Amino acid sequence: MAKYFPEIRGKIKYEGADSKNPLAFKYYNPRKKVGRKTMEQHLKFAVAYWHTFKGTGADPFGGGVYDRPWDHASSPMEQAENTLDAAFEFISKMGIKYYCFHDRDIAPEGATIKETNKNLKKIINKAEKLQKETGVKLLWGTANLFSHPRYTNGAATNPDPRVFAQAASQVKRAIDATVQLGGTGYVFWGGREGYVSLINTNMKQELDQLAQMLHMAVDYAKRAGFKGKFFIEPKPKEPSTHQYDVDAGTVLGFLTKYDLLDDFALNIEANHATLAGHSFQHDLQVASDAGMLGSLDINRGDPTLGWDTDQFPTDIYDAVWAMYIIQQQGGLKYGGLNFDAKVRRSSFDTVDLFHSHIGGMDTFAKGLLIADKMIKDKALSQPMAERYAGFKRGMGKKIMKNELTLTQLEKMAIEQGEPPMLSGRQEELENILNSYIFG
Ligand code: XUL
Ligand code: CO
Repeated sequence: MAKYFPEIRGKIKYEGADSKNPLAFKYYNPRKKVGRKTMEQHLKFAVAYWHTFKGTGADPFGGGVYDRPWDHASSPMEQAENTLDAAFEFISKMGIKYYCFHDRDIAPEGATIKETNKNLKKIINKAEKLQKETGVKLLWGTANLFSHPRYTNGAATNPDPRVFAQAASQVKRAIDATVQLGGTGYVFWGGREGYVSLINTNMKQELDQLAQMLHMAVDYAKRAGFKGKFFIEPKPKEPSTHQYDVDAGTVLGFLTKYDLLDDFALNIEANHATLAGHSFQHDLQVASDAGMLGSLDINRGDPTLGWDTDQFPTDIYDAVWAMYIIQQQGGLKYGGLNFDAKVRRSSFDTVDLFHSHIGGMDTFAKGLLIADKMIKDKALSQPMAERYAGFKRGMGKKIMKNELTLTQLEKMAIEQGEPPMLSGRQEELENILNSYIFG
Protein backbone atom coordinates (compact mmCIF):
# COMPACT_ATOMS: atom_id res chain seq x y z
CA MET A 1 0.00 0.00 0.00
CA ALA A 2 2.85 2.47 -0.71
CA LYS A 3 1.66 3.73 -4.00
CA TYR A 4 0.74 7.38 -3.74
CA PHE A 5 3.01 8.68 -0.98
CA PRO A 6 6.37 6.93 -1.58
CA GLU A 7 8.21 9.80 0.14
CA ILE A 8 6.91 8.49 3.50
CA ARG A 9 8.00 4.91 3.97
CA GLY A 10 6.50 3.86 7.29
CA LYS A 11 4.29 5.77 9.69
CA ILE A 12 4.89 9.24 11.05
CA LYS A 13 6.46 8.68 14.48
CA TYR A 14 6.60 10.52 17.77
CA GLU A 15 10.19 11.66 18.37
CA GLY A 16 9.72 14.21 21.16
CA ALA A 17 10.14 17.97 21.52
CA ASP A 18 13.87 17.96 20.77
CA SER A 19 13.54 16.22 17.42
CA LYS A 20 14.53 18.26 14.37
CA ASN A 21 12.85 15.84 11.98
CA PRO A 22 10.10 17.83 10.23
CA LEU A 23 8.23 14.60 9.45
CA ALA A 24 7.90 13.47 13.08
CA PHE A 25 5.58 14.41 15.93
CA LYS A 26 7.09 16.54 18.68
CA TYR A 27 4.12 16.43 21.08
CA TYR A 28 1.55 14.00 19.69
CA ASN A 29 2.41 10.70 21.33
CA PRO A 30 -0.61 8.44 20.79
CA ARG A 31 0.23 6.12 23.67
CA LYS A 32 1.00 8.81 26.26
CA LYS A 33 -1.47 8.76 29.14
CA VAL A 34 -3.17 12.04 29.98
CA GLY A 35 -5.36 11.37 32.99
CA ARG A 36 -7.14 8.08 32.47
CA LYS A 37 -7.03 8.09 28.68
CA THR A 38 -4.28 8.01 26.09
CA MET A 39 -3.63 10.97 23.81
CA GLU A 40 -5.09 8.97 20.95
CA GLN A 41 -8.32 8.47 22.89
CA HIS A 42 -8.56 12.14 23.84
CA LEU A 43 -7.71 13.45 20.38
CA LYS A 44 -9.96 11.77 17.85
CA PHE A 45 -8.41 13.45 14.82
CA ALA A 46 -10.16 13.04 11.48
CA VAL A 47 -8.91 13.81 7.97
CA ALA A 48 -11.32 15.84 5.81
CA TYR A 49 -11.66 13.92 2.57
CA TRP A 50 -12.75 16.97 0.55
CA HIS A 51 -9.74 19.16 1.30
CA THR A 52 -6.96 16.61 1.60
CA PHE A 53 -7.80 14.34 -1.33
CA LYS A 54 -10.16 16.39 -3.51
CA GLY A 55 -8.66 19.85 -3.00
CA THR A 56 -7.10 21.31 -6.14
CA GLY A 57 -5.77 24.64 -4.89
CA ALA A 58 -8.34 26.46 -7.05
CA ASP A 59 -9.38 29.96 -5.98
CA PRO A 60 -11.69 32.60 -7.52
CA PHE A 61 -8.80 33.77 -9.73
CA GLY A 62 -7.55 30.50 -11.11
CA GLY A 63 -8.23 26.79 -11.46
CA GLY A 64 -6.53 23.81 -9.86
CA VAL A 65 -2.76 23.63 -9.50
CA TYR A 66 -2.20 20.37 -7.65
CA ASP A 67 -1.27 17.43 -9.83
CA ARG A 68 -2.37 14.52 -7.64
CA PRO A 69 -1.29 11.08 -8.85
CA TRP A 70 -4.65 9.58 -7.82
CA ASP A 71 -6.46 11.93 -10.20
CA HIS A 72 -4.83 10.35 -13.24
CA ALA A 73 -7.54 7.92 -14.31
CA SER A 74 -9.58 6.99 -17.34
CA SER A 75 -13.03 7.43 -15.75
CA PRO A 76 -14.62 9.24 -12.78
CA MET A 77 -15.20 5.91 -11.01
CA GLU A 78 -11.60 4.79 -11.49
CA GLN A 79 -10.51 8.16 -10.14
CA ALA A 80 -12.82 7.71 -7.11
CA GLU A 81 -11.32 4.28 -6.40
CA ASN A 82 -7.76 5.58 -6.72
CA THR A 83 -8.59 8.47 -4.42
CA LEU A 84 -9.95 6.07 -1.82
CA ASP A 85 -6.74 4.02 -1.97
CA ALA A 86 -4.68 7.19 -1.62
CA ALA A 87 -6.83 8.33 1.30
CA PHE A 88 -6.37 5.14 3.30
CA GLU A 89 -2.64 5.09 2.55
CA PHE A 90 -2.29 8.70 3.76
CA ILE A 91 -4.51 8.32 6.85
CA SER A 92 -2.68 5.13 7.88
CA LYS A 93 0.76 6.70 7.39
CA MET A 94 -0.30 9.68 9.50
CA GLY A 95 -1.43 7.32 12.26
CA ILE A 96 -4.84 9.02 12.24
CA LYS A 97 -7.84 6.89 13.15
CA TYR A 98 -10.78 8.75 11.54
CA TYR A 99 -11.95 10.53 8.41
CA CYS A 100 -15.00 12.52 7.32
CA PHE A 101 -16.55 12.83 3.87
CA HIS A 102 -19.35 14.28 1.76
CA ASP A 103 -21.15 11.85 -0.52
CA ARG A 104 -19.88 13.68 -3.59
CA ASP A 105 -16.25 13.75 -2.44
CA ILE A 106 -16.10 10.03 -2.28
CA ALA A 107 -18.16 9.01 -5.34
CA PRO A 108 -19.11 10.89 -8.52
CA GLU A 109 -22.67 11.91 -9.37
CA GLY A 110 -24.13 9.91 -12.29
CA ALA A 111 -26.58 10.94 -15.00
CA THR A 112 -29.58 9.76 -12.93
CA ILE A 113 -30.29 9.27 -9.22
CA LYS A 114 -30.11 5.49 -9.75
CA GLU A 115 -26.67 5.72 -11.35
CA THR A 116 -25.48 8.07 -8.61
CA ASN A 117 -26.67 5.66 -5.93
CA LYS A 118 -24.92 2.78 -7.68
CA ASN A 119 -21.65 4.73 -7.77
CA LEU A 120 -21.93 5.61 -4.10
CA LYS A 121 -22.73 2.05 -3.04
CA LYS A 122 -19.74 0.63 -4.93
CA ILE A 123 -17.33 3.10 -3.32
CA ILE A 124 -18.84 2.70 0.16
CA ASN A 125 -18.39 -1.08 -0.11
CA LYS A 126 -14.74 -0.53 -1.00
CA ALA A 127 -14.37 1.96 1.89
CA GLU A 128 -15.85 -0.62 4.27
CA LYS A 129 -13.25 -3.15 3.13
CA LEU A 130 -10.39 -0.65 3.51
CA GLN A 131 -11.63 0.34 6.98
CA LYS A 132 -11.49 -3.32 8.03
CA GLU A 133 -7.97 -3.74 6.61
CA THR A 134 -6.51 -0.59 8.17
CA GLY A 135 -8.55 -0.05 11.35
CA VAL A 136 -9.36 3.50 10.17
CA LYS A 137 -12.93 4.53 11.06
CA LEU A 138 -15.52 6.99 9.82
CA LEU A 139 -16.10 9.88 12.24
CA TRP A 140 -18.98 11.47 10.33
CA GLY A 141 -20.60 11.57 6.96
CA THR A 142 -22.54 14.31 5.23
CA ALA A 143 -24.23 15.15 1.94
CA ASN A 144 -22.96 17.84 -0.40
CA LEU A 145 -26.15 19.87 -0.93
CA PHE A 146 -24.45 22.95 -2.36
CA SER A 147 -22.18 22.20 -5.38
CA HIS A 148 -24.70 20.98 -7.96
CA PRO A 149 -26.44 23.78 -9.96
CA ARG A 150 -29.87 22.51 -8.80
CA TYR A 151 -29.03 23.76 -5.30
CA THR A 152 -28.33 27.34 -6.39
CA ASN A 153 -31.38 28.56 -4.44
CA GLY A 154 -30.84 26.18 -1.53
CA ALA A 155 -31.54 22.50 -0.86
CA ALA A 156 -34.03 22.01 2.01
CA THR A 157 -34.77 25.76 1.89
CA ASN A 158 -35.32 25.82 -1.89
CA PRO A 159 -38.64 27.38 -2.98
CA ASP A 160 -39.16 24.38 -5.29
CA PRO A 161 -40.22 21.12 -3.54
CA ARG A 162 -38.75 19.10 -6.42
CA VAL A 163 -35.30 20.29 -5.34
CA PHE A 164 -36.22 19.44 -1.72
CA ALA A 165 -36.96 15.90 -2.94
CA GLN A 166 -33.55 15.62 -4.64
CA ALA A 167 -31.90 16.75 -1.41
CA ALA A 168 -34.00 14.25 0.57
CA SER A 169 -32.71 11.44 -1.63
CA GLN A 170 -29.13 12.54 -1.05
CA VAL A 171 -29.58 12.81 2.73
CA LYS A 172 -31.17 9.35 2.83
CA ARG A 173 -28.27 7.76 0.91
CA ALA A 174 -25.62 9.64 2.88
CA ILE A 175 -27.20 8.42 6.13
CA ASP A 176 -27.17 4.86 4.73
CA ALA A 177 -23.47 5.24 3.88
CA THR A 178 -22.70 6.61 7.35
CA VAL A 179 -24.52 3.70 9.00
CA GLN A 180 -22.78 1.12 6.81
CA LEU A 181 -19.36 2.57 7.68
CA GLY A 182 -20.12 2.84 11.40
CA GLY A 183 -19.92 6.65 11.59
CA THR A 184 -20.89 8.08 14.98
CA GLY A 185 -21.96 11.43 13.56
CA TYR A 186 -23.86 12.89 10.64
CA VAL A 187 -23.29 16.57 9.83
CA PHE A 188 -25.63 19.16 8.42
CA TRP A 189 -23.62 22.18 7.38
CA GLY A 190 -25.80 24.96 5.94
CA GLY A 191 -24.37 24.97 2.40
CA ARG A 192 -26.75 27.23 0.48
CA GLU A 193 -29.40 27.19 3.21
CA GLY A 194 -29.59 30.97 3.55
CA TYR A 195 -30.45 33.93 1.38
CA VAL A 196 -28.83 36.51 -0.82
CA SER A 197 -31.71 39.01 -0.68
CA LEU A 198 -34.88 39.29 1.38
CA ILE A 199 -36.62 40.80 -1.64
CA ASN A 200 -37.43 37.30 -2.86
CA THR A 201 -37.04 35.25 0.34
CA ASN A 202 -39.73 34.06 2.75
CA MET A 203 -37.43 33.39 5.67
CA LYS A 204 -40.08 31.84 7.89
CA GLN A 205 -41.17 29.41 5.17
CA GLU A 206 -37.55 28.42 4.46
CA LEU A 207 -36.75 27.78 8.13
CA ASP A 208 -39.89 25.67 8.46
CA GLN A 209 -38.71 23.62 5.46
CA LEU A 210 -35.23 23.19 6.95
CA ALA A 211 -36.68 21.93 10.22
CA GLN A 212 -38.91 19.55 8.28
CA MET A 213 -35.88 18.06 6.48
CA LEU A 214 -34.09 17.57 9.80
CA HIS A 215 -37.10 15.84 11.37
CA MET A 216 -37.36 13.54 8.35
CA ALA A 217 -33.64 12.75 8.62
CA VAL A 218 -34.02 11.87 12.31
CA ASP A 219 -36.99 9.60 11.59
CA TYR A 220 -35.20 7.87 8.73
CA ALA A 221 -31.92 7.44 10.62
CA LYS A 222 -33.66 5.77 13.54
CA ARG A 223 -35.19 3.20 11.19
CA ALA A 224 -31.87 2.77 9.36
CA GLY A 225 -30.12 1.84 12.62
CA PHE A 226 -28.08 5.02 13.11
CA LYS A 227 -26.79 5.04 16.69
CA GLY A 228 -24.85 8.29 16.51
CA LYS A 229 -25.68 12.01 16.74
CA PHE A 230 -26.70 14.57 14.19
CA PHE A 231 -24.55 17.68 14.19
CA ILE A 232 -25.31 21.14 12.88
CA GLU A 233 -22.26 23.17 11.90
CA PRO A 234 -22.89 26.90 12.25
CA LYS A 235 -21.50 29.44 9.76
CA PRO A 236 -22.65 33.04 9.26
CA LYS A 237 -21.89 33.65 5.57
CA GLU A 238 -20.48 32.00 2.44
CA PRO A 239 -21.75 30.85 0.07
CA SER A 240 -24.96 32.76 0.77
CA THR A 241 -24.94 36.32 2.10
CA HIS A 242 -26.78 35.29 5.25
CA GLN A 243 -26.55 31.64 6.30
CA TYR A 244 -29.42 30.55 8.55
CA ASP A 245 -27.10 28.67 10.95
CA VAL A 246 -25.23 31.87 11.88
CA ASP A 247 -23.53 30.78 15.08
CA ALA A 248 -23.93 28.46 18.07
CA GLY A 249 -26.48 30.70 19.79
CA THR A 250 -28.64 31.01 16.68
CA VAL A 251 -28.60 27.25 16.05
CA LEU A 252 -29.52 26.49 19.67
CA GLY A 253 -32.54 28.79 19.31
CA PHE A 254 -33.53 27.06 16.07
CA LEU A 255 -33.20 23.55 17.55
CA THR A 256 -35.23 24.60 20.60
CA LYS A 257 -38.00 26.20 18.52
CA TYR A 258 -38.36 23.17 16.26
CA ASP A 259 -38.06 20.54 19.01
CA LEU A 260 -34.82 19.01 17.69
CA LEU A 261 -32.59 19.34 20.76
CA ASP A 262 -32.60 15.63 21.66
CA ASP A 263 -31.18 14.31 18.42
CA PHE A 264 -28.74 17.09 17.57
CA ALA A 265 -25.52 18.57 18.88
CA LEU A 266 -23.24 21.23 17.39
CA ASN A 267 -20.11 20.84 15.30
CA ILE A 268 -18.18 24.04 15.95
CA GLU A 269 -15.63 25.21 13.37
CA ALA A 270 -12.95 27.75 14.31
CA ASN A 271 -13.01 29.73 11.06
CA HIS A 272 -16.83 29.89 11.08
CA ALA A 273 -16.87 31.25 14.63
CA THR A 274 -14.43 34.02 13.70
CA LEU A 275 -16.42 34.88 10.56
CA ALA A 276 -19.42 35.30 12.89
CA GLY A 277 -17.44 37.89 14.85
CA HIS A 278 -16.75 35.54 17.75
CA SER A 279 -13.69 33.69 18.94
CA PHE A 280 -13.49 29.89 18.57
CA GLN A 281 -13.52 29.77 22.38
CA HIS A 282 -16.79 31.73 22.48
CA ASP A 283 -18.79 29.40 20.24
CA LEU A 284 -17.31 26.31 21.91
CA GLN A 285 -18.29 27.65 25.31
CA VAL A 286 -21.83 28.55 24.18
CA ALA A 287 -22.31 25.03 22.80
CA SER A 288 -20.74 23.32 25.80
CA ASP A 289 -22.71 25.38 28.36
CA ALA A 290 -25.88 24.16 26.65
CA GLY A 291 -24.65 20.54 26.85
CA MET A 292 -24.56 20.58 23.05
CA LEU A 293 -20.88 20.55 22.04
CA GLY A 294 -20.66 17.42 19.90
CA SER A 295 -17.71 17.79 17.57
CA LEU A 296 -15.15 20.28 16.25
CA ASP A 297 -13.84 21.33 12.84
CA ILE A 298 -10.33 22.44 13.72
CA ASN A 299 -8.81 25.03 11.42
CA ARG A 300 -8.12 28.76 11.52
CA GLY A 301 -8.90 31.83 9.48
CA ASP A 302 -6.59 34.70 8.66
CA PRO A 303 -7.45 37.73 10.82
CA THR A 304 -6.53 40.04 7.94
CA LEU A 305 -8.97 38.37 5.54
CA GLY A 306 -12.76 38.26 5.74
CA TRP A 307 -13.39 34.86 4.24
CA ASP A 308 -13.17 31.18 5.09
CA THR A 309 -9.48 30.45 4.51
CA ASP A 310 -9.62 27.04 6.24
CA GLN A 311 -5.95 26.98 7.23
CA PHE A 312 -4.45 24.25 9.37
CA PRO A 313 -4.67 25.01 13.09
CA THR A 314 -1.38 26.29 14.54
CA ASP A 315 -2.70 28.75 17.13
CA ILE A 316 -1.83 27.43 20.57
CA TYR A 317 -4.41 29.62 22.33
CA ASP A 318 -7.20 28.16 20.17
CA ALA A 319 -5.98 24.64 20.89
CA VAL A 320 -5.66 25.21 24.64
CA TRP A 321 -9.16 26.68 24.94
CA ALA A 322 -10.69 23.99 22.77
CA MET A 323 -9.13 21.21 24.83
CA TYR A 324 -9.91 23.03 28.10
CA ILE A 325 -13.61 23.20 27.20
CA ILE A 326 -13.70 19.62 25.90
CA GLN A 327 -11.95 18.27 29.01
CA GLN A 328 -14.23 20.17 31.33
CA GLN A 329 -17.32 18.67 29.74
CA GLY A 330 -15.82 15.17 29.95
CA GLY A 331 -14.84 14.67 26.28
CA LEU A 332 -16.75 14.21 23.03
CA LYS A 333 -18.88 11.11 22.98
CA TYR A 334 -19.85 11.03 19.32
CA GLY A 335 -17.52 13.55 17.71
CA GLY A 336 -13.86 14.38 17.37
CA LEU A 337 -11.42 16.86 15.88
CA ASN A 338 -11.90 17.08 12.13
CA PHE A 339 -9.24 18.89 10.11
CA ASP A 340 -11.55 20.98 7.95
CA ALA A 341 -8.40 22.62 6.61
CA LYS A 342 -6.55 22.86 3.34
CA VAL A 343 -2.94 23.46 2.40
CA ARG A 344 -2.31 26.74 0.61
CA ARG A 345 -2.50 26.98 -3.19
CA SER A 346 1.30 27.22 -3.34
CA SER A 347 1.80 24.10 -1.17
CA PHE A 348 1.26 21.68 -4.03
CA ASP A 349 3.55 18.80 -3.08
CA THR A 350 1.96 15.74 -1.51
CA VAL A 351 4.49 16.00 1.34
CA ASP A 352 2.82 19.30 2.29
CA LEU A 353 -0.22 17.25 3.30
CA PHE A 354 1.93 15.51 5.91
CA HIS A 355 3.51 18.70 7.26
CA SER A 356 0.10 20.35 7.66
CA HIS A 357 -1.49 17.48 9.56
CA ILE A 358 1.60 16.98 11.74
CA GLY A 359 1.49 20.66 12.72
CA GLY A 360 -2.22 20.52 13.58
CA MET A 361 -1.84 17.33 15.62
CA ASP A 362 1.15 18.64 17.55
CA THR A 363 -0.68 21.91 18.29
CA PHE A 364 -3.69 20.08 19.72
CA ALA A 365 -1.54 17.57 21.59
CA LYS A 366 0.30 20.44 23.27
CA GLY A 367 -3.06 22.14 23.86
CA LEU A 368 -4.33 19.00 25.60
CA LEU A 369 -1.26 18.81 27.87
CA ILE A 370 -1.55 22.47 28.85
CA ALA A 371 -5.32 22.32 29.42
CA ASP A 372 -4.98 19.14 31.49
CA LYS A 373 -2.38 20.73 33.77
CA MET A 374 -4.41 23.92 34.18
CA ILE A 375 -7.48 21.91 35.11
CA LYS A 376 -5.56 19.76 37.63
CA ASP A 377 -4.03 22.87 39.23
CA LYS A 378 -7.39 24.71 39.17
CA ALA A 379 -5.30 27.54 37.74
CA LEU A 380 -8.27 29.33 36.20
CA SER A 381 -11.23 27.51 37.74
CA GLN A 382 -10.31 28.51 41.29
CA PRO A 383 -10.19 32.28 40.57
CA MET A 384 -13.39 31.87 38.52
CA ALA A 385 -15.17 30.09 41.39
CA GLU A 386 -14.01 32.79 43.82
CA ARG A 387 -15.29 35.52 41.50
CA TYR A 388 -18.83 34.13 41.59
CA ALA A 389 -18.72 32.76 45.16
CA GLY A 390 -21.22 35.40 46.34
CA PHE A 391 -23.94 33.60 44.40
CA LYS A 392 -23.27 30.37 46.27
CA ARG A 393 -24.07 31.76 49.70
CA GLY A 394 -26.37 34.14 51.56
CA MET A 395 -28.17 36.73 49.47
CA GLY A 396 -26.70 35.54 46.15
CA LYS A 397 -27.85 31.98 46.76
CA LYS A 398 -31.34 33.19 47.66
CA ILE A 399 -31.48 35.27 44.43
CA MET A 400 -30.70 32.22 42.34
CA LYS A 401 -33.23 30.09 44.22
CA ASN A 402 -35.93 32.66 43.50
CA GLU A 403 -36.38 33.37 47.19
CA LEU A 404 -36.10 37.16 47.00
CA THR A 405 -38.18 39.86 45.32
CA LEU A 406 -37.04 43.18 43.86
CA THR A 407 -38.59 44.94 46.87
CA GLN A 408 -36.67 42.79 49.37
CA LEU A 409 -33.46 43.29 47.41
CA GLU A 410 -33.94 47.06 47.39
CA LYS A 411 -34.22 46.99 51.17
CA MET A 412 -31.02 44.91 51.43
CA ALA A 413 -29.20 47.21 49.00
CA ILE A 414 -30.08 50.24 51.14
CA GLU A 415 -28.89 48.46 54.29
CA GLN A 416 -25.59 47.22 52.86
CA GLY A 417 -24.58 50.50 51.20
CA GLU A 418 -22.34 50.90 48.11
CA PRO A 419 -20.56 47.56 47.28
CA PRO A 420 -16.73 47.63 47.01
CA MET A 421 -15.09 47.74 43.54
CA LEU A 422 -13.62 44.28 42.77
CA SER A 423 -10.94 43.95 40.07
CA GLY A 424 -11.52 41.33 37.34
CA ARG A 425 -7.73 40.60 37.41
CA GLN A 426 -7.70 39.90 33.67
CA GLU A 427 -3.99 40.61 33.17
CA GLU A 428 -3.00 38.47 36.13
CA LEU A 429 -5.05 35.58 34.72
CA GLU A 430 -3.55 36.09 31.24
CA ASN A 431 -0.10 35.82 32.80
CA ILE A 432 -1.12 32.61 34.55
CA LEU A 433 -2.39 31.16 31.25
CA ASN A 434 0.84 32.16 29.52
CA SER A 435 2.94 30.59 32.27
CA TYR A 436 1.32 27.24 31.39
CA ILE A 437 1.82 27.81 27.67
CA PHE A 438 5.46 28.91 28.06
CA GLY A 439 6.05 25.79 30.19
C1 XUL B 1 -17.82 24.64 4.74
C2 XUL B 1 -17.56 23.57 5.70
C3 XUL B 1 -17.95 22.21 5.28
C4 XUL B 1 -18.49 21.35 6.36
C5 XUL B 1 -19.02 20.03 5.85
O1 XUL B 1 -17.45 25.89 5.16
O2 XUL B 1 -17.02 23.80 6.76
O3 XUL B 1 -16.86 21.64 4.66
O4 XUL B 1 -17.56 21.10 7.34
O5 XUL B 1 -20.00 20.19 4.89
CO1 CO C 1 -16.49 22.58 8.38
